[in-house]
Amino acid sequence: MLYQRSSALFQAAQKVIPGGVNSPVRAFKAVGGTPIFVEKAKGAYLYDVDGNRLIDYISSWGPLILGHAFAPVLEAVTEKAKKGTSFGMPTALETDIATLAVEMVPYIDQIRFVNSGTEACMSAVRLARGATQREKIIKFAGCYHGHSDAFLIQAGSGAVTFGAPSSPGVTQGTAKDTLLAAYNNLESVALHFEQHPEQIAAIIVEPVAGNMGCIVPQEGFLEGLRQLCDTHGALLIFDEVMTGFRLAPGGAQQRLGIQADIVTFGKVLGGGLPVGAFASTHKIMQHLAPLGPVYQAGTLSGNPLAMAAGYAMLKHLHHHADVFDRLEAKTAALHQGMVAVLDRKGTPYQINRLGSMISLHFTETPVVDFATAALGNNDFFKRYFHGMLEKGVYLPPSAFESYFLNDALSEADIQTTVTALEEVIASW
Ligand code: HOZ
Repeated sequence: MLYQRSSALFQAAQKVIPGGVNSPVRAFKAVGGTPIFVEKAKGAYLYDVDGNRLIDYISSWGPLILGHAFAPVLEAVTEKAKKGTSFGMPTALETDIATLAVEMVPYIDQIRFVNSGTEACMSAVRLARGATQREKIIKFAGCYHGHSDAFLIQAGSGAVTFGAPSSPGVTQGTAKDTLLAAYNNLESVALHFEQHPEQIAAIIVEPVAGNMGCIVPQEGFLEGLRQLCDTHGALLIFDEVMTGFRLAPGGAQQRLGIQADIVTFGKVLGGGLPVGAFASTHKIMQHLAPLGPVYQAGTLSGNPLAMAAGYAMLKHLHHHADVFDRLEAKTAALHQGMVAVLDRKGTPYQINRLGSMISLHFTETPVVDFATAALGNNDFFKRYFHGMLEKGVYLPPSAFESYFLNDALSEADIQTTVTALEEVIASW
């Protein structure tokens, strides 16, 4: 494939945008080469500026569960835009989407909309601190909760891809209140509660991790976190930016049967437009301004265009539960196809999957946390990524990311992907 126009655009972008991208995970630094510049997308496919068609396995990092340019979402946004794009005042639509979200997601009474997953997680932690009157939080190495200071301590996703899991610019004062634990390791969490009695406000966790590849919680892990929080008076925050409305209509809480105290959501609530949200019970949300003293705000929060897109998408998911079964089946088919190819080749690998989140690590050690994810062979990953791209399959450009399948993918697309893997691996 040719990427001449992408290359030229990347050159131009680098002059005026740091690294040529507005989010580091787009920069291809982990895999080398030139980032692909997108012209347009429809259904399961991306069309780049050089005229290449790519089968898309990132779905805008998760939210496009129904595929790109889903017609009801486009119509809703177009109609809404004719009536104005931003007011900084309440609209009825915010209550409509909040009502539907509260109906779909278990254990929540109220939801506050923000503009991104970063904002959602940052606000959820502030709320937890305000509600418990405690300062420390526990996060897991390799989990990524956006780029606010408290979370850039051993973070996953782009932070680890670019070698700065603990970013300069985060003060020691902030870092000292973020305690690190290992994913799937309850002892590492229990130890913090022992060492910091009555100081821990919350545990924040991706219930299915998606920022060190996909890592599935082992049996008893999330239950154990719930129990530790109850025993020690801390709140459990599920970061459902990736899992929300994807693993089930009610997200990971519903799929895995665990109740969190606060849940956060991201772009999925905007049908791909910039939205985030955090949600909880009346009891906890009453601490939030204007009801209570915990402050959180935003002119663009609940933006009409984003709410229209999100509402159209949520309504569809709410009324078409078959989407979730289809996504599961498609991802299982991909999983089986990959296993068959990789087993034949004998390359050491691990595939982790839950629902429509899946990833491949080139290591013989089971990948259960950040330390084991980091054992993956990145040279193999680079060859795999570029080989697949050459065959028209767009995967996340780092092993520290999950794939997100969408409902527009056809059986033929999955078969094309498996065949591409077969050809790529055969050439090694
Ligand atoms: N959490 C997403 C990737 N793991 C965010 C994408 C981005 O940082 O641009």
